Amino acid sequence: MKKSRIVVIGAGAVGSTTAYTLLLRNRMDELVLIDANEKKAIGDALDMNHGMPFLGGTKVWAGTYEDCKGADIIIITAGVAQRPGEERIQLLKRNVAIFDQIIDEVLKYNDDGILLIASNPVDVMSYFSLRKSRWPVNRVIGSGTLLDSARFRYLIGEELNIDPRSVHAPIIGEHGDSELPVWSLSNVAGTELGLNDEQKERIFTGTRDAAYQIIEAKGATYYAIALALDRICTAILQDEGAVLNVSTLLDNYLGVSDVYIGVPCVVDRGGIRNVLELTLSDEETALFQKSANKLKGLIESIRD
Ligand code: 6V0
Repeated sequence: MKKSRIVVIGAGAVGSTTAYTLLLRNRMDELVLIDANEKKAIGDALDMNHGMPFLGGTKVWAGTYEDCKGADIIIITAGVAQRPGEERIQLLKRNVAIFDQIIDEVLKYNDDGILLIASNPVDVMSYFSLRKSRWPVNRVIGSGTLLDSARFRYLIGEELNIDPRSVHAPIIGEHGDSELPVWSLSNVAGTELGLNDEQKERIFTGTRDAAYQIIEAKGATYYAIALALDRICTAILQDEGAVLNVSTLLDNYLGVSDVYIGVPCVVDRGGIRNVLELTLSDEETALFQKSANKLKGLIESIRD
């Protein structure tokens, strides 16, 4: 039987935590770490291998792009941090240059895997990855608003004293400041949330600004995104058909086309099987279109 393999490119805070999460949950037979800083990837692989007497089963190593051969999923979390005084657009261009090089390398060894993108701005990096790889759209997935939706469900659960797994509440749009809560379709087991405007405002602000809060406290966010990436990998490897708010290319969805953005997608062994069209309120539709326009502007800024 073919062994399942996941490659994580970029073994920084997000990449190494994702690798460790996948390992703990025994998601694959082989796990490969690749980083421009080879020593970091080697150190992480060693550290994880020393845990094998407590886990067993998975082969982990610091590899090269050749190891992308036969990989089921290639997760990209590589990126550079913002330099002091640097504009976001400059940062975006530097990350695009990194992806340009990474995807060239991946394509030398793999043409049938799934690219799972986490680096920010994730919607733009996913769009770039699709165009650069020329892979079918179902096999290029951005983590989108899956993390944001998890934060939202957690905060609603806290407010209502309900397990967040029983809260159905999507965040869609850009993974970033223009994202929006779909209050009109949010519920607990089909029942109304019963939240007032003040509670809703507090919950959404807490969701949207969560990353700033965590970065201010400890410099980076990585545990919850690692679990979100693990969730997507599981939906793929176990052919689940799970509905996850990930980033995909839209074609006339609520009047939006040719942009990667977070929406509910059915995820299975082939990647994204299809997109579910939400029935939004007029106000939500307008906010969604505004978010898409913002992303289009960013995409324009990286075109040659
Ligand atoms: P980090 O800890 O700086 O790690 C980045 C890693 O990328 C480093 O180890 C670098 O050495 C490596 N790297 C840089 N260039 C290359 C290259 N050319 N080839 C291979 N490796 C390279 O950053 P962190 O892990 O905290 O964040 C990584 C990315 O994830 C950033 O873009 C974050 O903004 C993004 N996040 C995305 C989230 C999401 O919801 N999608 C959530 C959190 C962070």
